[in-house]
Amino acid sequence: MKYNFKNLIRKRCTIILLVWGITSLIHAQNGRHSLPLKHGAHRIGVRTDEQMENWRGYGLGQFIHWGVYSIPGGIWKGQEYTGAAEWIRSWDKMSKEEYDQLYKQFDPTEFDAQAWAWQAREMGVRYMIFTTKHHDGFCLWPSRYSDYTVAQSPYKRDILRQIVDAYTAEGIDVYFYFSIIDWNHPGYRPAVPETEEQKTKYELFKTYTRNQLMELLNSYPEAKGFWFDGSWDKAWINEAEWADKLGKELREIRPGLVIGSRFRADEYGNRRYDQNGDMIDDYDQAWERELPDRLEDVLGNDWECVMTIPENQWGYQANWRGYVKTPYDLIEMMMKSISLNGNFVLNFGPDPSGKIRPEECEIAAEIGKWMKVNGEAVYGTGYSGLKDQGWGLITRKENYYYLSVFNVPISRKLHIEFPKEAKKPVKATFLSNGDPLKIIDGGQTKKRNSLFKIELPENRSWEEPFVIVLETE
Ligand code: FHN
Repeated sequence: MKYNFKNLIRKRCTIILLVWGITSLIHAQNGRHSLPLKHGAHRIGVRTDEQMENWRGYGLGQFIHWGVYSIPGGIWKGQEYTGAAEWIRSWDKMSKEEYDQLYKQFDPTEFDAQAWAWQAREMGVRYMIFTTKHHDGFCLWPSRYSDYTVAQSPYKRDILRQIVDAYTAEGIDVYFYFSIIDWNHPGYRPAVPETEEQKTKYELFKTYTRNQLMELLNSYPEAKGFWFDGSWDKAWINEAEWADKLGKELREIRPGLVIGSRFRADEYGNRRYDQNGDMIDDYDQAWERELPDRLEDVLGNDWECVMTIPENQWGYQANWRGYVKTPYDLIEMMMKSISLNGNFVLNFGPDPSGKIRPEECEIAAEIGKWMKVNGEAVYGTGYSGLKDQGWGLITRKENYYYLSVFNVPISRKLHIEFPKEAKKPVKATFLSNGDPLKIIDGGQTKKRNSLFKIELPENRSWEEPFVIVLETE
């Protein structure tokens, strides 16, 4: 047979051109390359519904890590575990069997959900995330699918119900932390199951996970969303299709449910961001004990930062080591988060009796004191569009700019640069008492942006961060 090479080449070229044409068309329409994915992100861009709008406006949240790990508090038989206290079960100096018996001592007689909720409200938090079940598998609600719950402990009562009731009564939205990792379930495994027996057991684990999630949504209809964790195992990543279906079921039960980006992977095994680079689910959970630097780092997504007060300790650790953040450190981190359109969530690790430790109570009180005066700079505000300055951080709502000052310059003058197209400031006042401040016109930059200086009064000591409100035309 004789090949007509010219024809063959012509045909090939036509096909290549066609494929290129179609791809370019898709690209031109979306402004991005897009691979068809079955289990990637199901939405491009942020959610615009009411629940998500609420989420966006929270500003400050509270995280609570509580469970049987609070009993050892990072110390076992006189030896100190240097990892995060809630991980002590994974320490080779503590036997798993002993850890798994600790629930028999879980009796937090001092636990008072109303006191926690009241403290959180006074601190200014608008939402809270509670560990319903951490990696150890111990459930703080009486799950009918497990014998490893608070119902089997000497305490017996449903802790989650008390949390949901107390916080909801204080006007604080409740979200459920839920760990996919469950060290207590016999079917749980990190590696992809290979043998038939492993597969059967893993199926039981999946069903168990699904049942518990359904149970949580049905038993606590007040919950606004899930904060998933421990979803990094290969076995779970491999379940993209199943997890995606489960996510859809959860959303059907509770329209408006908010789910963070750590729940599931796509079919290529990508977590948080799918193969096309789109964020999976509703907000980015990447910012754990870390803050973005610039707005570009958050890629236009909703996001929150979860932060510990000491170094990496979430559950109760009896001896805090290393640097412990001050209330002003934390307020600065919160303002940084909000100035980049994120929320800031501060973690608390109550002790085994159910008390929040004095150091955390003090911090909560200090932040609360600041929030009472300056909360307007936090709630419902976001990125200002103005250039960062060394003296602090700027948030904005409509035509109000909030200048949170953490570092007063020696000159007592706060420099601000407004883009040429932005409306110019006409009034500056202290948020605390409404006292006016002088705005000095500082001319223009080479790019014709407008420079202003706010002059701070003389003979004053600045003992804590404060906020100045700049009103524009
Ligand atoms: O392993 C957990 C850890 O114990 C803690 O719960 C934090 C909270 O963000 N999440 C996991 C690590 O990413």
